[in-house]
Amino acid sequence: MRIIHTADLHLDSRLKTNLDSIKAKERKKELQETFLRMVKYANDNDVNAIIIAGDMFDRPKIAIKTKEFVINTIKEYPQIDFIYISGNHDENSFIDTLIEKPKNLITFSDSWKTLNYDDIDITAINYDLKMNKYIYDTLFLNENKFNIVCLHGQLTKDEVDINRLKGKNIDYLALGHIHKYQKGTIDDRGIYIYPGCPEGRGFDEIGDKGFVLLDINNKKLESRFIKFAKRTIHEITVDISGTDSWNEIKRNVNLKINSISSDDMVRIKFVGNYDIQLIKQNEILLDSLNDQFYFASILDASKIAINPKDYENDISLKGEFIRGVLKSDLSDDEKNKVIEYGIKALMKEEI
Ligand SMILES: [Mn+2]
Repeated sequence: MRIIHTADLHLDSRLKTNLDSIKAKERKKELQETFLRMVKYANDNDVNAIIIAGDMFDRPKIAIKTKEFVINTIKEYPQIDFIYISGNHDENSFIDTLIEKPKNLITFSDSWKTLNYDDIDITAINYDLKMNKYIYDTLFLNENKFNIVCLHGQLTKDEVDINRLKGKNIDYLALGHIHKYQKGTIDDRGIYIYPGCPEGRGFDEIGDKGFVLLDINNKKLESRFIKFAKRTIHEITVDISGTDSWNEIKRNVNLKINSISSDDMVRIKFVGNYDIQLIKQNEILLDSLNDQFYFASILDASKIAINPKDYENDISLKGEFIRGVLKSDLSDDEKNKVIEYGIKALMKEEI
């Protein structure tokens, strides 16, 4: 049996935290396209079932168009079972009220339900805030089967308590909730995997995104992460310590980004303590990055390197200004900003 394990598609996500409204709309569509592409991949690669381990949708209230898109896609591939539990973001109850619920779309409730596929059992339950109170005492699996269990939540005592799942005859725990691929062991018998989200939505979802492909033959499991996202989100850290040359910094940035696809999203994160003489041109750099990539951003976490001793006897206006700021009650971050803008102003640079 061949299974795709996915989760956290967050269809209908607003995506406006990072993107402008045009791109947010585009990305919203791309999340759906990636779902469709994954289903086509399943069809082309003899996948029998797709496990969606929660948060298929970003919120309980889903646009009618999105519902229709998902239901029609599922109907188009009747030979693939869609095994869908709800997560903390979505509710799958709307499916039960459909006039024509696709037979190959299987939903769950707040008590365990098991599906049988020859020597493989898939047992699942919806996400529930109070689930830790009862899910462990009510889970009974046939030890002679290959047991897949599907749950949504983080690996904590309050949500998915891995210690209480030990010795339950689980072979594969199909999890959802964490947006980054993660794999670990439950006990001598079983493993767990979070597939991560199939598409990154913002700069907190960087790196390779995709799904997990499972091949189970004679109760032997092979699992593979399949990179599948249309766009990868990158965060590139550039240390700008010890230079007063913006050209040198630009060269360093270019070296680090030249192998990144123009379809991707890139954030440059500046760190380090930079020379007081350095004149940054973040805005100009950002414009050129936005020409180069689908979307770009700059996160400037760098600080001016200032040694107060250098200004102790500096009688210039700059010296007096810096001494004044350093003596003030401002926080270090605020001092840094004030000095940066002040020095720029004194150098007659644009702020
Ligand atoms: Mn979640």
